[in-house]
Amino acid sequence: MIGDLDRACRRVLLANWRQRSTVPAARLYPHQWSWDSAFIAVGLRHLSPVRAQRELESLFGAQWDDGRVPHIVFDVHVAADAYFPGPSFWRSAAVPGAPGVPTSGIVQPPAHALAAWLTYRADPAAARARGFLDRIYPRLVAWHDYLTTRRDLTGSGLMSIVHPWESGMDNSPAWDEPLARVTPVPTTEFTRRDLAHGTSAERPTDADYGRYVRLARDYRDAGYADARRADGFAVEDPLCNALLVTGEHALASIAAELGRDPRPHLAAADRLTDALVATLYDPAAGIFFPRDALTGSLVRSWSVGGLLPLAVPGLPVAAELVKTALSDRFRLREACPVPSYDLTAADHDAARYWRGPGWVNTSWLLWYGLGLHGETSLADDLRHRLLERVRTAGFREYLDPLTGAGHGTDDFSWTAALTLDLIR
Ligand code: 9WN
Repeated sequence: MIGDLDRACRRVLLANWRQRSTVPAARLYPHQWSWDSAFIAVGLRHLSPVRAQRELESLFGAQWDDGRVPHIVFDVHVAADAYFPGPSFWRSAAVPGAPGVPTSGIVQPPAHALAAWLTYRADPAAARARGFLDRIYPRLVAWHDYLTTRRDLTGSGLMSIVHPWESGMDNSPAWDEPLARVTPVPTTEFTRRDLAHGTSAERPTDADYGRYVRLARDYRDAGYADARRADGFAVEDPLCNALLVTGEHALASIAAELGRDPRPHLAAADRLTDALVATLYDPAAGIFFPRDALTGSLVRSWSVGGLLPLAVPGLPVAAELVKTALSDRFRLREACPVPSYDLTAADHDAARYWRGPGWVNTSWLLWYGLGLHGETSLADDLRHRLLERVRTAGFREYLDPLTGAGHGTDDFSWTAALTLDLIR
């Protein structure tokens, strides 16, 4: 049975491969996405370590001169109106320092250094022969530098996201409050393409999209300059910052492998961990909350992102996070994949995108963190239940965490990639 699942994962990854990288899903997302590529590489390394390296190299080939890695790298062979917002919206070609290939101008969570390190470890000899680490390391360093300098909008040492799409968890209830001050553009000003491939009850609303478009347009019109804007959105997100720390640990391992000094990365990881715990952890709640960078207040919304600092090596509050994951809000022992949002909240919606359903990538990160902190039995149990869920539902984008019913698109690449990794 595991053999069948393994073959099915490979089939999805092969079908979604496009010469240099993998699309998240053939119809709904027909370009390359940033954090998708990181998760895809983690699975692809079991199928073809070289292809996994190329997945990351193609993404970093579209890195901007300022170090940012765009959240979408557009495939110029795909119809211009296949996805909204496309290249004509982002207009990256007009920005000095943007690459030759069209991209968006916002970012996504920095899962890439971890992915690069895991990819390297899958076949060090092949990676060495291609000079993979030599080429990717300076690019990863520039990426982290961008996030820790230009995106430190409050001086706390943490990075801010400036658009909900940057969180990767687009319509999470955690963004409702900071988004409320953004005036949406009228729906007559844009045409959604996602609804041609997805059910509207499972996707963000038009009101959400009106705000997404407003924020992206304002950022673009400001030349993608990073600054706090009173009418904008700026949030210190626990997931992004946790991935930065995990990434610094991975960069330390990569540096050591290249014969360089790992200590600056370990020092950066320590600094970031301290800032993460001091700024975003709520000891009474036992979870990390996002912080609105414009008001300085925590957004007390219980999202899976608040548990994911568990993926940080040596996190001092790991035991408290495990306790919260086991509580009624997330029901780690039964709910699977791990719900994206508090099961006990009145506005939990088990079918709508990031407002309740479970996703395989966040569950994989929690599984990774449980293993890191010695919770091997909880990690094994989660792993088995995830494999069972995917075997039953197929490679859906997200699932009802209590019934296991599949939602969103099918043949979703990171579901297949991370399942392949969990089988190993
Ligand atoms: C906007 C590609 C991406 C994921 C995100 C997920 C969704 C895009 C969208 O799809 O976002 O970037 O159009 O809804 O929320 O996590 O990277 O799979």
